[in-house]
Amino acid sequence: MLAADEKRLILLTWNKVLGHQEDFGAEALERMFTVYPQTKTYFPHFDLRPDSKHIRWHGKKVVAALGDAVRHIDNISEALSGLSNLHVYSLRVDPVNFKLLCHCFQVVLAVHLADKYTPQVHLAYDKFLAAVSAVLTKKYR
Ligand code: ZNH
Repeated sequence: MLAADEKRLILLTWNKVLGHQEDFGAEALERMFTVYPQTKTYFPHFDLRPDSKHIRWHGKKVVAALGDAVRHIDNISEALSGLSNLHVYSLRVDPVNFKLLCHCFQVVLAVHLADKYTPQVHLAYDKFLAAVSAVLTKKYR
């Protein structure tokens, strides 16, 4: 569970994501597809060349969903319940892939937030993204 000061760090630093959702999302996806090419198998219908419209559009949606989770940080599971059903019943994404995407998103945050991405902020995002991933995969069980 996220401690109160960790929630505060997430809310504070999310302000630096606002306005860049599409860029940050696309960068995270590009990193994931490059570093972990097995993740591409979920997107056979996408143009996966760097900076494609598909990647930008999807990146924007993923980061918007993370923003919903930030705004409902005390009730992430309710905020993302529709998305949880989608990932479990339709997309059937193997949970291991969530760790990969979360890692890539953290690298993007580190690149852009630079010295603001302190170890404490890193820890807060590690927990926050794990909580989001747990919500999106919990119905697998
Ligand atoms: Zn996912 C989709 C989010 C992870 C795969 N996604 C999606 C969407 C969103 C998301 C928002 C859209 C929906 C609609 O449209 O309605 N994801 C998300 C998040 C996360 C994720 C937040 C984490 C954190 N995914 C993931 C992974 C994978 C995926 C890891 C694999 C690798 N998704 C996916 C797919 C899809 C999605 C395949 C569909 C796409 C299309 O469009 O087709």
